This record gives sequence, structure tokens and C-alpha cells, in this order.
Amino acid sequence: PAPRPAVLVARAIFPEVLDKLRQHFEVSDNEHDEDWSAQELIARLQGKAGVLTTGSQRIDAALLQACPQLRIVANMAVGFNNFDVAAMTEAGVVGTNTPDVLTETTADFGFALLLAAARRVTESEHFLRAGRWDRWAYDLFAGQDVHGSTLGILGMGRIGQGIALRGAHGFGMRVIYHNRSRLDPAIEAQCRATYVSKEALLRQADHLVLVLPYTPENHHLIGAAELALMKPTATLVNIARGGIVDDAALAHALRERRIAAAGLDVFEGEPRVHPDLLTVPNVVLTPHIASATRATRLAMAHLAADNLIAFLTQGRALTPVNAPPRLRVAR
Ligand code: 8YV
Repeated sequence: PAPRPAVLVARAIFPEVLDKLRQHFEVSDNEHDEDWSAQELIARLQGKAGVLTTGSQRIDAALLQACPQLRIVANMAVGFNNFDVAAMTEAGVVGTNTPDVLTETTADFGFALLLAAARRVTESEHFLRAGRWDRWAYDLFAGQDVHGSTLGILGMGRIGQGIALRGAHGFGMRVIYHNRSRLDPAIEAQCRATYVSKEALLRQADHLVLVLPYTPENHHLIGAAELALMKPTATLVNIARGGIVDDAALAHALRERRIAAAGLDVFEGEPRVHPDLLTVPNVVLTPHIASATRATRLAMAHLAADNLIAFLTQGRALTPVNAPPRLRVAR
């Protein structure tokens, strides 16, 4: 029989998913979830036909050239801004992501951050834990209403639509959105969402949720000028990617109360967080956990593994993000 392909699981992962991969491949893993440098990753990829990785490991032309046997990179994430897609396509390497399985969980979390920021949940909890709650007061942590307000969504893909559905049908919100392209009218009707320009979105939203992919064009899409267009009572939520928001400008706008509050799950240069964000009170900060329920992370891991299995045993990935005209051949 032909030797089994070798794959690398580059981050620690569910044992049952490793076991499944071991049924098909010679598997090397990262049991202790070490933070490998690009050089270490390249060293460990030698002789490997596939890799299961996450958004924190960059797949670029230099890596592809240094790993000539690599044929597929399976990201355990829907976002794939860690891929140089053009370089992968050029090299004949397939990239895959994990769409759909995390949509509802991530949309739920968008609302968790929106509600927590608008209603000042963590800020008031810190106050209580510090032993400072000694009386009722008419304006104690008075925040902004969510129900019946205007929900703005920037990026109306699967997760954006999940947020829109929750807002329109659960909270009676008026939904406006901006996207690269307008949605099909049937989907707009289902989400009760109206397409507006980016400027109108910024001006009209009471709560603005960012759910768009991070591309070079989207770097600092929300900076000082955009924040200045927003209502002073507005909330900004980022569950997309750090880098889409200029974190220094946001911290400044929050401190000056140019906007009321923010909820952030992603940061420029994470896991480091801009020090100014750590000291402003009106921001809810979470460590990139929007997809983190056990069930969803397990589904993501299985889908990433199934992509490796489908591609390396049958030549067809399940959820590819590119379609190289000439695939690398096994050697
Ligand atoms: C991942 C995410 O957990 O899917 C994405 O794009 O941001 C998260 O669900 C994270 O990127 C780790 O890969």
C-alpha cells in the first residue's frame, strides 16, 4: 500500500479530532500548544502534505516555497487573513476555512457584546466588586436602549445576517447595513435590513456591529474620522478582526465620550491589547472568543480535519477559499 500522507496539527486541538486524523494520516501535533515562530513552523512542516492551523499562523510565499510538499492548509477559522491567498493559488496549494458552523454562535456573541456595552454590564460589575455600591441612584449606570433602536451592520455575510435577524426579530430594531454588494432582496426582506452608504450607516446607527473580513483595503476602516460621524450615544462592536479599527483612535473617542461605549473581541496585534483601551471604562473587552462554545469549536475542528481528509484522500476539499488551476502533486 502507498504510505499514508503526513500532516501537522499546528495548534493543540480536541483529542477526538486528532484520533480521527490518525485514522488517515501520520499525524504530528503541538500537544503543549507552543507558540512556534515562522521558522519553527517551517521546520515542522517538512515532509507534510497538509496542516491544520488557526488565524495566528501566517501562510505566505516564503513558507510555501520552503515547504514544497505542502498541498493543503486547513484553517480552523472562518476568517483567513493569515493566508496569502494569491501566493497559495500560485503555488498550487489549497486553503480551507470553517464557514457556517460558527455563524449562530458568533452572532450570539455579537449581541452579548452589544448588550454588555450598551447596558454597561462589565463596568457596573467592576463597581460592585470594588465594594462601591452603597445606594440606589436614578442615573446609576444608565446606558442606552437596545430594543427599538437602529442597528447598523458593516459586512453583511452569514454572521452579519445572523446579527440582523436577532436585531430585527428579537429586539424590534430597525436594521441598516453596508456591504461590498447589496444583498438579494429576498434576504434583505428576511433580515428586514435596508442597504445604506457607509457614511449613512455611521451617522444613523445607534449600535454598529463590524462583521467584515480583514483585507488590506479594510485596514483602519474605522478611525478618528469615521468615529466622529457616529452619534455620541452610539455603541461600536467589533467581532471581525483587529486592524479594521484604529484602536488608539477608538480609545481616544471613548475617553472623550465621542461615542458612548464599545465591545471588542478582536484587537490590532492581539493577544496584546492597546494600553489605552485597558484604562477606558466604557469598553467591554474579551479575548477573541466569539466562536468559543464547546460545540462550535468542536464543529470547527472537525470541519478543518474533514477538509484535510477529503482533499488528501479524495482530491476535493469541502470548503476551499481558492481554486488553484494547477495543484501541487504528491511527492
Ligand atoms: C477563531 C475566528 O477561533 O473563525 C474566525 O475567523 O476569528 C475565530 O472563530 C480564530 O480565528 C482562531 O483561528
